[in-house]
Amino acid sequence: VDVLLDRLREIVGPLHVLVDADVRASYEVDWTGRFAGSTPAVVRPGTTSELAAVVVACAESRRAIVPQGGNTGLVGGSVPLHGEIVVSTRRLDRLGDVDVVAGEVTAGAGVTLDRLQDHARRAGLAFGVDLAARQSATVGGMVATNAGGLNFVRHGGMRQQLVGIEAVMADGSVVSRLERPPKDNTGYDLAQLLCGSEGTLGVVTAARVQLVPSPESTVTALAAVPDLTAAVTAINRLRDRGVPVQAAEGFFDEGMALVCGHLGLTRPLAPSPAYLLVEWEGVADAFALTGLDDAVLAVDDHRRAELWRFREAHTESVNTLGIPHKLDVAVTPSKLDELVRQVRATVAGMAPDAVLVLFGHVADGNVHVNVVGPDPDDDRLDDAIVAVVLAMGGSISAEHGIGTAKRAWLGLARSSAELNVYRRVKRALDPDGILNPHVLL
Ligand code: FAD
Ligand code: 2HG
Ligand code: ZN
Repeated sequence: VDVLLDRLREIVGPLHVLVDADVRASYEVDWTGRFAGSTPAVVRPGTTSELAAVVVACAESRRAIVPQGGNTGLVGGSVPLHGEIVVSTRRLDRLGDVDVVAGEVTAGAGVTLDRLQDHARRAGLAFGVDLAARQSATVGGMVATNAGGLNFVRHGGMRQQLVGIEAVMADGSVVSRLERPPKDNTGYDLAQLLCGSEGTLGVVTAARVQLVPSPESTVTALAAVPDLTAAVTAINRLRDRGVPVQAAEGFFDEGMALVCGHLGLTRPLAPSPAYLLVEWEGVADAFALTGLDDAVLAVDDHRRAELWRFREAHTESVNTLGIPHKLDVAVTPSKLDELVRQVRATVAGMAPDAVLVLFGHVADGNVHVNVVGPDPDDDRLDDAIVAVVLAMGGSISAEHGIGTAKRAWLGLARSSAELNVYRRVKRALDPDGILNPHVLL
């Protein structure tokens, strides 16, 4: 490995090959603390051609790599669990000028989501994907995971924003097709192939993304609801009347209590079984359409952010309880309450002392299941919840990806014909298994 490290130092400069244990540490463990490994080195290339040379050097030494952006992924796909070299994209952080006519911009893989959002805002536009990890999550990581997030109901996920991509393939070649006309059916769409591939098919170095109009006025409402069906009904009433709903998030009283306790916040509403945080473009009066009565509304950015804290702080608050089991599942929205009922019953039966925190993107039928209590490596409860979801025709990974955490269940959710195609794609693009070989497949 010393020969390889010398070669990497030649490519990126000695300052950008991190070998000290305490410097490497934060790159070796995931955001939840559940997945930890070790790496001989973290390499931080500053350009696409440096990154390509790093991939070639690792391939020649038969050393696998793990691409890493903000390391906020929640499925154990961004950390070196098998001694891989970590290739950090954070220095690839160039932002191009916004093309206001096309409504597009090119961002380096290492650009954080909040920087991209600010950049779009300064051009009078907005970026269509938002998530609570915005200060750390990177464009490359978000493309690689096809991140969904809080505004999926209005704008879709990363796949829908992606115009073009630049990436380093496993053989060190660089594919680059960033700008393109609105219509272009010239061959396979490599940007879409790499989107959601979790670092297994190529390393994204830049992406060109579409921007969306900035909402003229946004209203955020946090409302008490008896269950998620009531939340879905309220959202549909707004949408049926043409109100552009931008976010529709659901959570329960255990989450509200946990977040208030962790952040020292006062409850904004009297305790209720469930809550709906709904946001739309337009005027506050539209709330009457929902038919809900107990709610707090906010229109200015500061007050809106305060309401969002009750929802967004769920992930960090769960982490304070211990290492969580995390599932990220989805069913058709009319089945959400049935899913919640069955998940609660499963946890009560198998781990009665566990803390269960459910929340998610209700309009998308997407529920985040967090369970703290059972040993982090004991997946029996997770297996049972996955079985519940599959029996309901749902998705076992709605937005976080498969990583290493969900790999065991991929075969339950995809046919052997599909898995064969996945394997053939992987083998064709990365025959020596250099790129994230322990992720996804
Ligand atoms: P990393 O964690 O560094 O990597 C994630 C995966 O992508 C790994 O497999 C890695 O190998 C690969 N990868 C990273 N960069 C590249 C690259 N340049 N080229 C190729 N592969 C690469 N996710 C959602 O979908 N919706 C949410 O609402 C959401 N909210 C979150 C809130 C919190 C508080 C946290 C901690 C996480 C949340 N996430 C959410 C998960 C996470 O933020 C996303 O998966 C995000 O897209 C990861 O970006 P990252 O730069 O941190 O990627
Ligand atoms: C969110 O929606 C994220 O906040 C994180 O996808 C989900 O922590 C989780 O389980
Ligand atoms: Zn989410």
